[in-house]
Amino acid sequence: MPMQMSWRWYGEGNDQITLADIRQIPGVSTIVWALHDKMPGEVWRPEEIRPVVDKILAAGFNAQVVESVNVHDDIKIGLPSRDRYIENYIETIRNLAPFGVKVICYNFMPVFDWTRTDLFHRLPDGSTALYYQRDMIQSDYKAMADYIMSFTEKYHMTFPGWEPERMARLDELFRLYAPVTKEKLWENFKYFLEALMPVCRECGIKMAVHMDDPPWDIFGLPRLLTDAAAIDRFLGMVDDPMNCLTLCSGSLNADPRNNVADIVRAHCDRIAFAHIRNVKHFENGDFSETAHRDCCGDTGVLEILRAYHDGGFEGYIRPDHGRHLWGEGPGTVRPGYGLYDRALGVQYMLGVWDTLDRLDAEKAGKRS
Ligand code: CS2
Ligand code: MN
Repeated sequence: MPMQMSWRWYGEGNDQITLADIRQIPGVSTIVWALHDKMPGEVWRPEEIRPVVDKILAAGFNAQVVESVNVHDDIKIGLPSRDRYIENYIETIRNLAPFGVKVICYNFMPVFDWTRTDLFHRLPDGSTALYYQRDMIQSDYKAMADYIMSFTEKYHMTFPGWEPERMARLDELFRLYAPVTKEKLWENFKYFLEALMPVCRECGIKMAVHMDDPPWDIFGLPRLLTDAAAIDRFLGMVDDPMNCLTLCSGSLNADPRNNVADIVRAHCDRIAFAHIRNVKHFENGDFSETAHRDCCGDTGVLEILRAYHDGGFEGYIRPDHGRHLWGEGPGTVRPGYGLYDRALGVQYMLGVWDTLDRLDAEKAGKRS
């Protein structure tokens, strides 16, 4: 199977972009989807899955990647109730399999999913992008959550991983996570994956964990998937071909010490899903998201694409966050998930990929 270009779509009525719009971007074969009104821990029922998948197929795409089936906090904390939620997760995997789903992207971050301090930071070219101001993320988790949630209220849009029901229980969640050290979190992670693997093998579905974003502890909460050593540990801990990565270049490279291309070269066969996001670093530790083009940021997008190509990558790839362009702004766009910059990102990646294909074909031609 060749690499498959994909696009994250939030679903009808929940995304300003339509499947018909996506159809006009050359080269996209896979829609990355989810049931966005499901709470972590709930079973996804076939009758809820079917209409979404039917729409995706009718528009000419496959629906092979789900992002995300979120993991209930009790599993991460390791509460006795975790077994019930793991059972539910397994039932969801079984329910997704008959619809052709091959990869489930998820994350194992305590309390918060991706974290930013500005969702519409102005860039020199006049566009806006997500931004992380390091000194703003210290002890006041409520202020940060209030900022993100203000978008939910103002624009009637919820963000995956930022469910208002969970955010309303923040103090309680922080209390529950207090005894969960990094080692404990690793243990709970292993317990979860070991329970899932037999079902994944049976269903032909890969679990592909997303990198922690940003890749360091925040508000005293431990984060695991932060660098090459952690990725080695993760893959060795449950050494199963169904236990895979969603290698998010921008999440990892928010820490400039992370060389994403090296990680691709080491683990290409265990990367089920590639997120390409570019970031630019500032001396004080802040970072800004940027366009996908290599020279627009510090992530090394070209080298990363070359590493995937050299590794014979056969998984799914997608542009991750893009900038907001040409009238996209608060209220008209999901932060990071506009139409234009991601479409430019797709074309940039395919341009590089096609060129690498051509160079390989020429090399092979000379040899024969
Ligand atoms: C995504 C993540 O928008 C994003 O930043 O890359 O939110 C991702 O979907 C989750 O962490 C996966 O569970
Ligand atoms: Mn990502």
